[in-house]
Amino acid sequence: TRSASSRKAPATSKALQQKILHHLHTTQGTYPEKASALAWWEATAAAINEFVMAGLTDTQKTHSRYDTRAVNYLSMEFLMGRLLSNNLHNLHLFETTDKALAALGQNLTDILEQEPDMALGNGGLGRLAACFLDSLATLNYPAVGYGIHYEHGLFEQHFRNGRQIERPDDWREYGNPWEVCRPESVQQIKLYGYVETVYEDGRARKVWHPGRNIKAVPWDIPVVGYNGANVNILRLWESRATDFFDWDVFNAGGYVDAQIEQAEAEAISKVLYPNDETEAGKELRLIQQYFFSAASLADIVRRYQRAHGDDWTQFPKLVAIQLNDTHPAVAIPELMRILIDDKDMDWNHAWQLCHQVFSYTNHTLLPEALEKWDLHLFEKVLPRHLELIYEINHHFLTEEVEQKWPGDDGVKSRLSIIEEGARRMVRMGHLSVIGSHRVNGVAEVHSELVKSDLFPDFHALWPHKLTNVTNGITPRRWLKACNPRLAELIDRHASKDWPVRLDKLQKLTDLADDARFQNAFMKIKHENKEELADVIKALTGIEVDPGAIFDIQIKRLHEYKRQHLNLLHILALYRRLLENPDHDMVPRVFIFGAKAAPGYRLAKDIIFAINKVADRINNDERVGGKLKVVMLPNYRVSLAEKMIPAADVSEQISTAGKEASGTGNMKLALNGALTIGTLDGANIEIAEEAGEDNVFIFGLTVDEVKALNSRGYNPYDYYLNDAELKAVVDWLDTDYFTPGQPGALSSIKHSLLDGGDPFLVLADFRSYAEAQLKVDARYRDRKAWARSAIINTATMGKFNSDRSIQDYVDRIWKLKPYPRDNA
Ligand code: 26R
Repeated sequence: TRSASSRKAPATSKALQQKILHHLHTTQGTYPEKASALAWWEATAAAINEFVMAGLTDTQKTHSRYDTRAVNYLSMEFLMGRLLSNNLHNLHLFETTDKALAALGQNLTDILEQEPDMALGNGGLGRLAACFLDSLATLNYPAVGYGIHYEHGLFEQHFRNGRQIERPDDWREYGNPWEVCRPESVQQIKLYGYVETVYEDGRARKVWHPGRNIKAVPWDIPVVGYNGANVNILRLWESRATDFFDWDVFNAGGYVDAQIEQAEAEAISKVLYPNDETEAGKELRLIQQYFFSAASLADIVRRYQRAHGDDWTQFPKLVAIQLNDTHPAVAIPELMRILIDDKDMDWNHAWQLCHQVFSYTNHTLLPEALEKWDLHLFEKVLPRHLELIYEINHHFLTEEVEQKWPGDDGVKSRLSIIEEGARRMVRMGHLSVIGSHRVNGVAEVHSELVKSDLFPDFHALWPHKLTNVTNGITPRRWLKACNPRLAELIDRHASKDWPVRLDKLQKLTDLADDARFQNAFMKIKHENKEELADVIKALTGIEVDPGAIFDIQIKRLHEYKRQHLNLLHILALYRRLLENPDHDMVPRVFIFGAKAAPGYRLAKDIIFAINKVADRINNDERVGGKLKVVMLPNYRVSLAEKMIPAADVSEQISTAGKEASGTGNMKLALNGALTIGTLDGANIEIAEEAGEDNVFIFGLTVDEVKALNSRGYNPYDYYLNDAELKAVVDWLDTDYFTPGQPGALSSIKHSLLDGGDPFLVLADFRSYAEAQLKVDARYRDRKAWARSAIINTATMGKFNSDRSIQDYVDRIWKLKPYPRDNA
């Protein structure tokens, strides 16, 4: 294998200049004196795309020459962010392009800002999928990402009078230079209709007569591996009306009818559901799930048959399909339908193939995020699939469950794919577990809870099926590209191949006590904070001091993530400062980034509360600049890339047992932030790696949460026994932060008291406030802080997504790497 340092830029800056100019002229139809920044970005992307496309075709040729086993990663979300900077880094063309553009009188940093984020996801699950694609390409594993080509990604967030306003995201308004349409691979997707039983040669056959036919058009986005490794594809399906029957309706004079049909078809890939952790429960969402799962499976089967025709023996040897949560679970009955109805295979053979190819990742334990579909809705949209699910269920219950627990109806009803009750429901998690050969959680503690709490009966039935693969993040985007100063320092002091061998950061632990290295490390942190201070000023008008502690909480807004715990502590600090203007604390800037699901009232109220508290504190002379609060609008991947390198403190404060893993926690620690967090998700593993001395752990553990809940939790026990806590909670009920509007923030107080405080905010408050005092004390000792920060960076090697992917490969996918020929 080739070492990172031996890789050279594949072009000189002179050659690149020529290419950029060429594209400015011939693809943009403009010239340097006139070209807009957007045109320069398009021309630069087009120039770089020449290298990307060369890598793509070589990779495709290699895969077909060796008939490679590949993983097909099915995900409703891919949060890719911007691609130009990443592609430049992965191709080792960043410096060259910087020089080429400088020679043309342009600034690369400004040009990179022109690119809209590909925000085709909500949060953790979607960004994880994007990191995994980067690692799969880097490690030369054959892989295809399959998803939806949403016209509108996650909404743009604005604040009006402190309240979240949503605006549609239009990432493709002016086209997208990276994507390639593949009309030769269009698929027809069927929906609705009814199933007929036909008797042939004494055999009953099922024939689905669909009521609708929709076209799935694939768009390919190249995924460039680091070091000029493979270029894989992310294939995103766009829905269109099928030409043929529209045309007849149109010609028959049904102009409006034809257009309605078109609008209905196009609606499928129109918008990403902006819901995180809450059930969308919409017919359209079920159709989205089936649409992209069916199109992807048809594509997988077509690729397979191109090489193997009707010989199915190789199918499980060449095909692995990963379900990113249950959203694509309908792919399981869809594969059964293809094999049985279209390919005439018998049940047992089809089930054997099916079961060998699928595996499923669980990303959440929250009951409201576990997908269930109303049986009648399912039957209306996918009548044949419901029959197949019944049959899968019947085989499972009468063969496997009956054998293990003869005559036990209780266990049968718990394990049945169909939930009985007033409304019968199809449980997608059950379907996914039954149809997969491996099921994994995303951090050690989460995977244990999947076994013990979510799927205990399945675990008893199949003790080897449930497993763990701890999440990871790509160090290319989340250190090399976003934090160039720190990357360069590491190049000089550890080894240059850290972007692919992240455990080599360990070498930095030797320097953790070295005063010169500490100074260099902290100087970079300070420079990054100055840059973020400029961003804050530009976006909000708020001035912050880069000498203060930058304390950052970035993630979707949700009660279980407890941004309101952070807020209550901010109020406590504010109160201490008002009571005693000389109150001794290191100046701190609390910085938030968070979108709330548009229908999630309390989450939006928390955003409003943060903004109102920020207004009041930031304009209060009495705090003497010791406290600032900033909520940056429109948190997204490209904003995260600016915030993470500037963080001193990383807030990871979910109720223990609720955050499956977290991945922002890894990004922040890798960039030298100290975590203040609960023993939840991957925080536990971060603390193990960095050592308990270098993180600030507080709060109830998973077991203590369970014990408290079963004793019966009463938030008043904490509220009435902690004067400071009571004072800050009551403060929310006044009009102090919303002059003239008393009660504007009281929904938060209400949820914490009468609402029963389901996420134990009050129970953890005091322990959190004490941990924050330790943060303050550590920061006063500059050397001790620098040491902890360096150790955090040095010990995050485990959280490289390359390691996660290697775990999947070894334990689930069993792939072999195929470096492309001609590389
Ligand atoms: C059902 C539907 C409305 C829905 C529910 C939940 C849609 C999307 C989600 C998002 C969830 C599954 C998610 O993003 N989970 C996050 O996955 C990350 C990657 O594994 C974890 O790090 C993070 O802890 C978890 O919340």
